[in-house]
Amino acid sequence: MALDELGLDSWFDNHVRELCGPEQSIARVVAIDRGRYLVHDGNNELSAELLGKFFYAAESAARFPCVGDWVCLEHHDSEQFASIHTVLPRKTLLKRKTVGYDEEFQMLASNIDVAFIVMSCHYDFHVSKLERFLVMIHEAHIEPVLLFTKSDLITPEALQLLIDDIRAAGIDIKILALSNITGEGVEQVRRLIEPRKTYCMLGSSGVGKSSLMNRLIGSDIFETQTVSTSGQGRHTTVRRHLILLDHGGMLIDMPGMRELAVAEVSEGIEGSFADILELAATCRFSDCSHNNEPDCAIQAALADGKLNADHYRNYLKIQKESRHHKKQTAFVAKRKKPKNASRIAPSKTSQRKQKKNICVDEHKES
Ligand SMILES: Nc1nc2c(ncn2[C@@H]2O[C@H](COP(=O)(O)OP(=O)(O)OP(=O)(O)O)[C@@H](O)[C@H]2O)c(=O)[nH]1
Ligand SMILES: [Mg+2]
Ligand SMILES: [Zn+2]
Repeated sequence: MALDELGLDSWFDNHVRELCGPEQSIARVVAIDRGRYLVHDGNNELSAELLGKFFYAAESAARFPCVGDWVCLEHHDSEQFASIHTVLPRKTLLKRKTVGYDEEFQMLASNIDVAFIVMSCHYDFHVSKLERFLVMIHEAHIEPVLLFTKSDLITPEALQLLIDDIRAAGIDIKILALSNITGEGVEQVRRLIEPRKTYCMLGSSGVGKSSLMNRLIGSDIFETQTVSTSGQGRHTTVRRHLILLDHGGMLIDMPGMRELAVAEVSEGIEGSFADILELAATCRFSDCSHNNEPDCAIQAALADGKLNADHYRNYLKIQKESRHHKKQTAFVAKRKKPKNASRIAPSKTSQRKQKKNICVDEHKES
């Protein structure tokens, strides 16, 4: 199989020429397991480790490889083992704020073309939750598609009401409903998936991401929750895994996420709340706080129902979080190690700690 079937295109080719040596080969990271990287080189999956240099001067989590990355490999005597020498620049990077680590974010997956937001239409659906996913996806310049699972558990009328709510919030993304139990709608999802493109499954635990992966592959490769509960998840999937579909196209299964705290997002907000930003631009005062200034377009739109109150409330909340994250990041950056610290070799324990936090912190997506 040629590497272009895994998504390598001329954009990456240029970087390969620049960054990879003649003795090195190119591969894509398909999974990360306890600090070991499973990569696909177009023919085989092989195990690779990081060269020590990654642990020096690793100022940011983003320097480490994540699932979906293209890397240059150095081969050892055995064909089965290799070291990751370089991570190629990313076209897109899906990330979120790390719980408990204010200064850092967690990389979810890279070089994604389309993100499937998977939500159950039967349980716990909120437009505000969808909006959080959208902010994150827009920030990464990825195309979002909403997949409503468990359509077998509600009536078409009830499903339509949910879709009406979404449209009322000004969200015009593609929406598909499906059932992993009856198979209804799965074919439509399959038809969306184009060869050479990479898709990922984002959503809470228990919504049916792995079940859908299995449906699309046509076999039960991924572990799913054995008993269907009310829809609340128990985190069956613990790490991300990229797989190739028979007809081309790649899919990444991901662990469920309970809460989605946003990191600093600006373009994500612009993408998801464009209607609010447009309105705000027409307030009388350019620094209008939209509280009680005269001729406030936001207050006027809220009063006459043109602007959905929940949609606006969620915008304020996400904006506040983003600002908070920005402040905190600046604060932590100031406190950080002395200038030449990056040249000091980290101790074994701090290496382990870094590895733990950045590469394999797959279990707790909450
Ligand atoms: N009724 C119904 N049940 C479903 C559907 N899809 C999945 N389920 C059930 O929901 C439960 C959770 O499905 P999973 O595929 O494991 O969910 P997941 O999103 O991968 O969960 P995590 O790996 O924990 O993030 C399982 O018991 C499935 O059988 C569906 O379309 N309809
Ligand atoms: Mg799963
Ligand atoms: Zn205003």
